[in-house]
Amino acid sequence: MKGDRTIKRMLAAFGIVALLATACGGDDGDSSAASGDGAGGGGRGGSVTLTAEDFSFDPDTVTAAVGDTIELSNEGESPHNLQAEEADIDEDVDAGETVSIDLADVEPGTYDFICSFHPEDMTGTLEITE
Ligand SMILES: [Cu+2]
Repeated sequence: MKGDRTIKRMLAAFGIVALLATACGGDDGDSSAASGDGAGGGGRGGSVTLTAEDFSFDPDTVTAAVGDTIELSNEGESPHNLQAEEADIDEDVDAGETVSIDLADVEPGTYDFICSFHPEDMTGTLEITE
């Protein structure tokens, strides 16, 4: 009887190992879920105002959500720019102009940005929330 019980225990253990192996098999990191949410989602699309001056950003920390736009106004007399390489943003704005920067394709996260014309003086942080 004792030997019989050992065999049952071994069979049970083998079954668990087999289950684990099966569970791991199909877990291949399919990451297509994040792409392709197009227009018509609703509830998004706010705008945030950012001013470029000679020679600083106001405010220098900008918080916005994915799908929002940044309205970047240049109130200085020099051309400025907002460049956040990690977020794939690079937008020029001439003196007296305003440009809209679309955040629909930016991943949530925190990004440093600069004015590429005045990178020593004009820096800021962009916080993108979901
Ligand atoms: Cu500048």
